[in-house]
Amino acid sequence: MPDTPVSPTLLDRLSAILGPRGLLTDPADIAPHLTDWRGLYQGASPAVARPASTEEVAAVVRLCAETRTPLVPQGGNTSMVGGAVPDESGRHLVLALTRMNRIREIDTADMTMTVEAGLVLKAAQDAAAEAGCLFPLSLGAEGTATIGGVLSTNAGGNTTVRYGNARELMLGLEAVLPDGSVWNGLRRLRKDNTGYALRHLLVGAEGTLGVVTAAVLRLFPRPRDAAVAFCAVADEDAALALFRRFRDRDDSAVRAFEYMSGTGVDLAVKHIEGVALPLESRADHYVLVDLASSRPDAGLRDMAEAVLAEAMEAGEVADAAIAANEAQAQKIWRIREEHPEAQKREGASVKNDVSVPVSKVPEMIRRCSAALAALIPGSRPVPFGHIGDGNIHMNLEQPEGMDPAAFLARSHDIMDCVNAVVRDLGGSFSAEHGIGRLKTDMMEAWRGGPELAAMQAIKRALDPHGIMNPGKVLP
Ligand code: 2HG
Ligand code: ZN
Repeated sequence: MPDTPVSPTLLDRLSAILGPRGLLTDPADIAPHLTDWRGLYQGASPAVARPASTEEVAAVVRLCAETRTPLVPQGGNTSMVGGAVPDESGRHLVLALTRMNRIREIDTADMTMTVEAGLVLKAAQDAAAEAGCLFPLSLGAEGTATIGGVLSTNAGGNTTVRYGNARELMLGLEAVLPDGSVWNGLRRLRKDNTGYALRHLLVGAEGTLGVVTAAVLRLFPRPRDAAVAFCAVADEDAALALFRRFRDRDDSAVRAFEYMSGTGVDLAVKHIEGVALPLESRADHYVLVDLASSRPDAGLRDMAEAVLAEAMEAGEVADAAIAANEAQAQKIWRIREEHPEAQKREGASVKNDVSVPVSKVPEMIRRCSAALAALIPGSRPVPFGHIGDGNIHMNLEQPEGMDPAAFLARSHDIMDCVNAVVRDLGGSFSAEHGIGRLKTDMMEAWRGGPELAAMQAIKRALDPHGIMNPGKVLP
């Protein structure tokens, strides 16, 4: 691993490439780039490079390759696993992509948009909507997360059940490889079997194999009918039974299907202004159903009512509220989307971003909740998330009154406790947030053997000097 300090000469050369707006060296300007959203890591760096074009990215990477300077690509810095912040050594240069935020092209015939890596996800959604289309990737951090970041982490979010993860929404990529060469793979082809799919190697690589600078994204017809419902369900099995009912009725209409525990909803109501329970009484389990169709006459509200009535009859659903308009739909979504913030405000919490086969979710939630309660008496499991695709955030909130630092000192025990159940059920310890820095030490146990060896060989081949986001993903 390179350990060359970032020298004043290097900063002069960067400044010559990037100009005054393109290089931050004032500690106050750099500070927000050094720590992650969760506050798990406090990194150090003498500078943040802010290139405005692919050519500038390439020039920076070439310089870093020449001087063996480690680089940490960063988009909106919303990583949940410390994937986008430098380490404490002060030897890593942050490469912030946020000035590269242009929409290069929208093609409504091919249903594609070509955008730069620093474009904020929400801005991509808005641009697609203005063109009369939909870019469906949707997640809590969409107002800050960037296209480069969501592709580099293969983000999932709320609509995976219908549209897939970021990988499935990408047709082509442009990237700067670790030697500083520019690879233009901005092809908009649905069929392109031409050897190894380099684009798919870079997606999910978390910046360890190169810097994504632009992408061709898939667009979809915009929804013309929609319905959102908030339901109190009997238990985790009932949540899944309701999912099957909706899917059986109209698979293509289920845009999102999210699970929330009573504890999680209580915390959102307690901490977030404007969040209220849309039902008369509290429950231990809830789901949010979001239906959408490009057919204006899809009759989704009627469909939701019919399916919910059947589910009530079957004892799966105790109560439900269907949004009467867009404002109510947004209020329902806020209950779900404010879960991370509410958990943060309640105190220390440990996140477990895990997935299991969809059919195993109820068992996973129950077994993990019991094991966690036994591990730390008084701690509060807050499982929530994307039950329709099998990805649950099996989070644990500290016991009331416990010292937060003492609770966080148990983080690895907590993660091990959840992971043991997840492994037993054939799941993954890293569903949608990635490995970053937080989970590198789990890679050997979960992916060791030929899989990890192949990953390490790929890393060595593409990045022989180990300058791209060192200390992330691979142990
Ligand atoms: C979400 O689904 C995000 O809201 C964050 O993936 C999950 O805070 C979390 O654990
Ligand atoms: Zn999530």
